[in-house]
Amino acid sequence: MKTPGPVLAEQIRRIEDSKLFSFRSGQLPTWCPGCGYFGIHAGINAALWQLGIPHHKVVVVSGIGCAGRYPFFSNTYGLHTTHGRSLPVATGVKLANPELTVLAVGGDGDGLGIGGGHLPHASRKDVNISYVLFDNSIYGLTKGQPSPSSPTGFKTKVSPSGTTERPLNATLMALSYGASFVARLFAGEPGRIGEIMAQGIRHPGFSFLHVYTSCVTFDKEYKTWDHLKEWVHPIPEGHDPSNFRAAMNLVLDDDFATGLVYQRGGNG
Ligand SMILES: Cc1ncc(C[n+]2csc(CCOP(=O)(O)OP(=O)(O)O)c2C)c(N)n1
Ligand code: SF4
Repeated sequence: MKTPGPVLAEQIRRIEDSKLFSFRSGQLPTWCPGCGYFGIHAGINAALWQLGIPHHKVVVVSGIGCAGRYPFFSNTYGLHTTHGRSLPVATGVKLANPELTVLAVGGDGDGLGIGGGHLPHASRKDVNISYVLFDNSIYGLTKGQPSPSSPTGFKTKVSPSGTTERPLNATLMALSYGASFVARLFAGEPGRIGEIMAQGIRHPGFSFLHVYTSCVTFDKEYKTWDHLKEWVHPIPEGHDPSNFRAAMNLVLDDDFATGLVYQRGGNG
């Protein structure tokens, strides 16, 4: 590899010294090269950097899975809990110390499968935490089984003829459960994740960020990442995120519009 010249080397050093990079822990992510999770990591770091929250005032809570490893890669406090349990633990952390910025993170298997019973209650209680769902439509850590959000016909080594079930729609679920801040995003757009995540953290209630991503290692058949790159597009201008019915209609009509879907006051 070519060694960078002195100007580029200085630029790299300044970027690496910046607060943005200070939210990365010393442990390099163990995710596979090309995994969409790197984009989500960059987006979350950008949000924390933009808001200038001190590291010791942030707690990231995860369940189990590739996404569940997130706290190890974040230079904040962190809890790696049991499968599907990030939301109740994050809620407890926030109640114990409301001054903390509390993020729950995890995969679709973690949040919609084994932990599926927690999203309704975190949403309707409108606890002031942010939940980032890393939705790659597959169980990554356990090597590629279909998940509750896999599209019908999803082929994996354990579903060689394609799944027959209908997928869960996490954005629609959070909206209908009463979350006061709902956004849908794409891992290939970390800047957008950072911007909307910062709004979600500032929002005085439960903010739900549904991030479409993909498992480049085990999703060989359906190739979700390639589809996403083609299908994802911004929510049409003129959408009023304070209008619940408009938000429901948007989500019912369009699976791939990304941006801020809905926001109302929040309970704090
Ligand atoms: C109680 C329990 N059941 C099952 C498992 C096995 N397990 C570990 S990770 C995982 C699925 C993870 O998938 P997902 O949440 O989508 O996250 P990803 O790995 O794709 O990030 C499963 C089933 C476990 N660790 N604990
Ligand atoms: S197995 Fe899939 S989800 Fe897990 S790190 Fe690798 S690419 Fe990402």
